[in-house]
Amino acid sequence: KPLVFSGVQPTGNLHLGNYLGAIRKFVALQENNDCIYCVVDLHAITNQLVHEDMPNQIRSIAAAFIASGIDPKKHIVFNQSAVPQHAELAWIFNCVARIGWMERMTQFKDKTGGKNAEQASLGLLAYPSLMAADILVYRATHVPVGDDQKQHLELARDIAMKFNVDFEQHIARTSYGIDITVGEQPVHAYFPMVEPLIGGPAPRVMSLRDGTKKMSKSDASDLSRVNLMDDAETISKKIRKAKTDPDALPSETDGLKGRAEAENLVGIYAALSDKTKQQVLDEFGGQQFSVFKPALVDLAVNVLSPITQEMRQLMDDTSHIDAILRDGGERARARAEVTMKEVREIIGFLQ
Ligand code: AQP
Repeated sequence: KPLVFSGVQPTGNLHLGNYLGAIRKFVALQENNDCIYCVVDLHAITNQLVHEDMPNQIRSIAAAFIASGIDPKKHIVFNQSAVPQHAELAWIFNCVARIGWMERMTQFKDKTGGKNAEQASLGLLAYPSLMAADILVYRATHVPVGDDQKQHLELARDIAMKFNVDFEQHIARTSYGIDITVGEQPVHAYFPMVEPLIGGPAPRVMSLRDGTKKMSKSDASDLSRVNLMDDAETISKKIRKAKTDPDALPSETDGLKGRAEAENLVGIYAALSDKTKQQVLDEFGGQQFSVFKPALVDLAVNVLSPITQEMRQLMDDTSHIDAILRDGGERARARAEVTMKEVREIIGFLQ
């Protein structure tokens, strides 16, 4: 079975973008894959070191996974810091990757405002190196993420490739190599090439206040996003107030071009109902937003409220979540250590 890995940072309230771009896909992938889903707490300290209530932030992401339908017995749910092999491989990748690769990342530029980069933490710069380690410490091949993470996954491929090439002779002396193809070329490698899983009708959910900005935890306006923990009334208020244009919805997807806010809301509806944008327009084409928005509110509340309720229950008595994370951490550690033993041997570290 293909091995799927992905992670979510415990850095605040999850929103519809995190749910549609990532968590909903995690749930769907369980059927035919072996899945490892991680609360990436080491990533959470790259931008802001001190967090008010880190333990509950971590638990609430795990609770969102479980409440959305992830099965922690068949798959693995854990928090990153419980598996020190992530940080160990990240260090090795820091020595494989080049500073220029990191400085080119748009997320790094965005988070440092393009200027004050010298004042950013070294961890923020090295973020993609840790992300590559998260995935490759399990030699995972498929990574469901939102569109904003595409560039980081390309970098993960570059890091894997450089490791494979730099240690080619060493890998050949072990029995751990795998045969992969890069482009058309057959290569004897250690790390596989990761495939991003980004598709679907809402790969980048946009702000409800500005169709050119992605929906984000750090947007100052809470009206810009639907949070997973919002109640029905709040969801309704936010969607009704969402920015739109005055025209009716088109009947073909081509008609959404140049209408970022309309395209966003139609994409959200499609993703929440497992339809394509065209199917949504077959139903709502020619209708005004005064008709479409209430339908979107009903759909969003129907999908999200059972998740919200279960998350609340799981957070009332955290012993269940803690047990899931402990068990997942143990299983993840055992798997990650297999890779690290081999990596240490390939590099030539005595162990
Ligand atoms: N707007 C989005 N649309 C689609 N997918 C999204 N993701 C995040 N925002 C959107 C996806 O959610 C997963 C977890 O993301 P993360 O934990 O890395 O959080 P983030 O990207 O830092 O989330 P924010 O809200 O965007 O935080 P800030 O404001 O700090 O930048 C990832 O798969 C991501 O692609």
